[in-house]
Amino acid sequence: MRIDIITVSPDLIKSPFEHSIIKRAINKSLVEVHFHDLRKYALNKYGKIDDYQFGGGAGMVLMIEPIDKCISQLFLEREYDEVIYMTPDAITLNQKTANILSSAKNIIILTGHYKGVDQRVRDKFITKEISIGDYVLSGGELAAAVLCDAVIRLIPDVLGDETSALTDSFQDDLLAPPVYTRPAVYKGLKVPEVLLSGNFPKIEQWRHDEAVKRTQNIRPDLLNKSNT
Ligand code: 6GU
Repeated sequence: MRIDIITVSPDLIKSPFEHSIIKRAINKSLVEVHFHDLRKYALNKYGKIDDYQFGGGAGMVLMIEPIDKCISQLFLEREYDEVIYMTPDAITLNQKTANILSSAKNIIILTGHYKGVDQRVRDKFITKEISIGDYVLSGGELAAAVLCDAVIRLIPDVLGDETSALTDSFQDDLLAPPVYTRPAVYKGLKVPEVLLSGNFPKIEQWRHDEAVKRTQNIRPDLLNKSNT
């Protein structure tokens, strides 16, 4: 998979790709991530990429021309499955969307800034708009990093233990059950007996029941979607 990220602040977004699972996926060539600094496509030598909005109002809007230049160049080089715009006024990211995107070959992610982008960018280029939740961030960079992390870990072979993504929270619309590690007793705090029993069908049943309980308590809205 190849991901092209178009952004005003490449430095803000690079760090999550330099650690842990995502870094390993890049090193194993399971994913390629390219950052494009929108200022390199600016209209003038001062790096102008935004302007006041027509009709008045606070906040600067990213102009269409630098974005058009950048995306058109990428379109000349290869075909893209999706051109995604990160924005709070969009559908919220969930595990299903991450799963679908993880099988894409090439995607572009455009991150907004300031007041957003000229609507004509969205009309002409964008095939999918994604928010990461009902709150506002200063820019789309962190949201793009969140999206990439959620997607990249689902690419086959990225996670060492194949079952580990399958047992994540949300993979089956249930929150993950509690987990424990050594010691079995710490200052009188005990690990549930069943986990030490070696009875794996019983352990699986316990985990499922705990997942349902946890979901009922914290996210009952998820339950009518899952087959419990
Ligand atoms: Cl994608 N962008 C911004 N600026 N804020 C957000 C968001 C995106 N998702 C949630 N809040």
